[in-house]
Formats: sequence, structure tokens, C-alpha cells
Amino acid sequence: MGSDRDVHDTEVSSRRRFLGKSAALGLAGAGVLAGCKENGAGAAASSSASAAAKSHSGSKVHVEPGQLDDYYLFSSGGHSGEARIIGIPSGRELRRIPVFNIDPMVGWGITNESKAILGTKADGSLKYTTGDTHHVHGSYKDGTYDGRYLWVNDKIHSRLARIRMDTMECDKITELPNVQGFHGIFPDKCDPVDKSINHTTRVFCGAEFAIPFPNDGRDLDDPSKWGSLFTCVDAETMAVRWQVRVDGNMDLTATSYDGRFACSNQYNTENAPDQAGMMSAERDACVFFDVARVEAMVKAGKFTTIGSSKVPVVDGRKAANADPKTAVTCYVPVGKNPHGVNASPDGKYMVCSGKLSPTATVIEVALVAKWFDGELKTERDAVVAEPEIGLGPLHTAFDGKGNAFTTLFLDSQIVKWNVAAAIAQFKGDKSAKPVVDRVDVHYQPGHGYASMGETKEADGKYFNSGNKFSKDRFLPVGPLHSETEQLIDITGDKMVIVSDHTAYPEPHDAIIVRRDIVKTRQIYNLDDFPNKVTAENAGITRNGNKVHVRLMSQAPAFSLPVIKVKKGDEVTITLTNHDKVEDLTHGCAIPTYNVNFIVNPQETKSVTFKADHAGAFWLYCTHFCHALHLEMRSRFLVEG
Ligand code: CUK
Ligand code: CUA
Ligand code: CA
Repeated sequence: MGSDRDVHDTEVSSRRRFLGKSAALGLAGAGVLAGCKENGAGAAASSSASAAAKSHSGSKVHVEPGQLDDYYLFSSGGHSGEARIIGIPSGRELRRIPVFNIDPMVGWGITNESKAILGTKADGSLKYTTGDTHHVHGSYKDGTYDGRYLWVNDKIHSRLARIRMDTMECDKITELPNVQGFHGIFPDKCDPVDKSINHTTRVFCGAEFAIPFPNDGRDLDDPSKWGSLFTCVDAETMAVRWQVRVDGNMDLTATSYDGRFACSNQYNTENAPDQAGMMSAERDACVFFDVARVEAMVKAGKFTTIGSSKVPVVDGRKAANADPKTAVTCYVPVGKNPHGVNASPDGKYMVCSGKLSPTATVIEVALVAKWFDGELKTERDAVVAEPEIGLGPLHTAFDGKGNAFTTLFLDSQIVKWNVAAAIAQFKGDKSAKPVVDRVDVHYQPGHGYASMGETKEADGKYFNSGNKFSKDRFLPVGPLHSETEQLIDITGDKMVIVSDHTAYPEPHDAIIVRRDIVKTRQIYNLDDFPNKVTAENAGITRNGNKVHVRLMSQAPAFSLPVIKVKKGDEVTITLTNHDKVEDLTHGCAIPTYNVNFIVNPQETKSVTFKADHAGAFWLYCTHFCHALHLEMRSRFLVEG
């Protein structure tokens, strides 16, 4: 196996020489940038990796029938608009969480309760029915996950959603004002002023696209007037607290462990409206926000507002922040068009992956603090390392033992490199060799994430490579392929790919959380639902043409065998599931009326619709619940 790896390394480095820096630094070969690697290289990679998997996997990742996984992987779902839960190491998909999408399985986007969270127009229809989720992050306490919340972004409509981890359901969605291309999110880990508040109270949001302020049709032909805002959302109320206007754009977001900083990598410091312009500067930046200073500005009334939005907007542009001692922002120069910024678990560093530069840039958080204190000459002096790691670095994860793992999109590799060695090399130590190991993945990795890697409890067990192309890895299923997620054992010096699993297009980022942190409810609590239906209020009430059907389910029956309404009525059906047995879910579907949702044990949901056509329709249970599941139905009769 060792010689396989050596042969392969040679092959890869010659390919790198062949591509040269023009591919990394310029526009050369759109196909290369798009990840169209030649098949030959791919096939070679494939055979060496499967040999590695054969020699190493077995019991390590095979979770025996009846056994449980060690970790939860919480993943975004890309333009499916959802979030997902996967067991690690098995790769078994455990659940999908509808967020910005419509999901008839649970009734998301169909029930009144989910519509209220998603947001409706004046006529009661949904404001949006699509979403594009990229980043899932969890709430923190003491520098690690506390199992309360997950947050996920919607890039299309600039919304932030929160998921309760006890039920794994979205409970709030906030649309961010005056931004577009809301991409990076990260919760804070500690309060910037009151250190006794060492849990998440804010979520920071970076916006990629510049737009006119306000975006109401003005300045359409003058992009020089457009801009991007960094947004802070309250973790509990989900209200937008404040925004900061920046020079350039934002991409990914990270937060420091001490609570002082949020930061965002910028690939378009040029503020260019076109691709060539976005790649014109030799360096871009990672912008740091001094959170306490921003909040002091807001408190002191030193802000503006945009259009009808009441959210305070603080000026974080360079011209207004020339004096470090009062600045709210610090723009640290990094490699060209970087992608991804990640905090090391020791709290010391932020790592920006180069993307168009074959490097990663290591920024020391304490030096950024020094800059804000006026004790550092230039912003660039906060950079303590910039190792060459390979082509197309996108995202970096950590093992908690001083090593970083960066996805190389163009090289189709994960590179393991040592942060201390990179720093030594940067200082001039010629014997320091940062790169420890490389492994081929299949193919073109985007995000990579390590077990507990975004916490102080990073345990260095697993790294998951989220690959953008799978080609020959699975049975072909038509022109649209599955994505591959590859699990890598990172406990040893050498990385070992231990399994592949599929992913429905297209997850971006995920977090891997130890299972003991996640404490879910077994059933719902009846009293959590103000509109619950009990024996006391069950039945049909009418108020003019508004009919309220209060229904109960208990296996294997609904409480009403017949529900009769008149054509033209506005019908609300509220259904409470009175079963208390774990996993005993019932469904409620009405043919031709587009009603389709489930109620879990002790849960209540409702739907409202117009009975606009007459006839007999069987309201039936969709979720297999009992030997008499098929018989579990009521007659929904609409008189003409
Ligand atoms: S982004 Cu998709 S691979 Cu939205 Cu985090 Cu980098
Ligand atoms: Cu109730 Cu099936
Ligand atoms: Ca750029």
C-alpha cells in the first residue's frame, strides 16, 4: 500500500506541474476550474483508494444490524432546501429535515403551523417555496456543542433558519434585510464583553452579492454604488440585531472562541460586478469584526438605516475605519479569491483556504487583537503562515492535535498539514515540511469536516469529504449522479478512506457531533400545542362559512367517521395524535384537496383549505401505524 501511495504522489505532482500556476491563478481552462478531471487520473485514484479501503475498513465503519452510530452528521442539502441527519460512521441517512422546501412526508409547507414559520403572502400562500442551504452549525456552550439548536442558511432568499435539536424541526426563519447571496453563517461561542455568557447568543451571517441600497430599482446601471452587509441575528429571538457595511463581499463566516471576533473571507475585495474583475487583485482578504465595538456603535447611535428597514447599519468600510483603535473592521490580506475560513480548535488561528491560490493562509487571532489595539504595523502582520498545499483549496478542518485537513477541489485530494510546521516554515525554517499526507477523493471535494472539529473537543477520529462529482463510484442512475461523501479515518499519520456513501444533490457543509450531546424527545408534549384537540373540544363547529373540524387520531381510528361540509366552506382540520407510543405516527391525506401531513405521538397540526368541489373523499391515514392502518379513514363529504 505504501508504494501505491508513493506512485500516486508522483503522478499527482506531475499533474500539478502540468497544470502549473496559470490554472490556479488565472482563467486558464474553464474545464479545470469546473473540476473536469481527466478520466485516466480518476480511474487510477479509484483503484488505489479501494485497495486502501479493503485493507483497512471492515469493523471500523461497519455498524452491525441493531447497533447505533457514534456520531450524528448534520448536513445541508443545497438547492433541495432541506437539512439532513446521517449516522457516522455508517453513512446511513437517518432523517431529512424540511426547512425551506415543501415536504409532504411531514406536511411542511402544507400545515398552517409550518406555513407560519415559512412566511406567507397576504392571500395565505407561501412567500417562497424554494431554498438553497449551504451551512449547518450548532449552538455552543463552553466551546463545544450544547445540543440546543442548529442554524442553516438559505442562499437564494437570504433567510436564516433555526432547528430545535430536541425535535429536529425548524422553529423559526428570519429573512435578512438588504442583502443577497447570504452564504456564510456561524454562531458566536462566547459573549465579547460578559465572559460569563459562554454560550451562543448571536448568529453571524455573511452576504456574497452586492446590491443597491435600498434595492428598489435605483442605481441599476451603477454597481459602484452597490454593497454587501454583514448581519448579526439574535440566537433566541431570531431578530436581526445589526448589520455592518463592508468593502468587498463576504463568503464563509467563522467566530473566535473568546467571543471577540467574527470574520469572513472575501474573494471579491475588488467589489467587481464581473468575473474578470473579481479575479483582478493579487490578494483578497479575511475581514474581522470586533463585535463589542460594533455593538457600542449601535448603542451610541452611530449608524444609518436602509430603506424601510429599521436595522442599524454600522459603517465597516476601510475609509471609516482607518484608526485601528476605534475600527470595527480589520481586513487581513490573504491568498487570491479564498474560500472558507475555519477556526482551529485551540482557539488560536483562523485558516483561509486559497481556492485560486495553492495556499492556505493562517491568521493568528491574538495578532488581530493586537492590530485592533494599535500594536501591529499592518493587517498582513497577523498572518503567521501560508503553506503551499495543492490546487484549489476550499475548506479546512482540524483534528485537535495540531493538524489541518484541507479539501483540494482541483487536485481531488485531501491534504493533511501541520499548523506548527507551517508557521515554522513561514518564519524561515527550511527544514519544516508542513504537508504530512495526501489522499485522493472521488471527486472534487467541496467541504470537509472532522468529528467535533469545530469545537474545543475536536477528537481527530473522522474526516468527511463532501465530493461534488461521483461519476463512476456508484451505479449510474441517469445523467444526474448521486454525490459521494467519503469518510476518512484520521487517527493515524496516514489518512485512510474507510467508506463511501451517497448523498442526494447537493450537500455543502456539515458538522459531525458526538451522539451523547444530542438529546431528542421520544414523543411530543400535548400541552405544547395551544390548538390541541381533546375529548372536550373534538367535533365540528361552524361560524358562517368557516368550518373547524377538530379531529383526534388513536390507532387505528380517527375520532370522526364522517365529516360533512358544504361547497364553498373554508375548512380547517386540526388533528391531535393521542397515541403515546414512541414512533406511532399517523398521516392525514384527503384526495383531490392536496392535504397531506403527519402527526407524531401527542402532536397537533392543522390545515386550512377551501372546499371548492363537491363529492365524497376518503380522509385516510398515510403512515403505516397498525394492522388496521388501511381501515383508518373517515368520509370527508362536500355537499354541492
Ligand atoms: S460553500 Cu459549497 S463547497 Cu456554500 Cu460552504 Cu464551499
Ligand atoms: Cu394511522 Cu396508519
Ligand atoms: Ca478577488
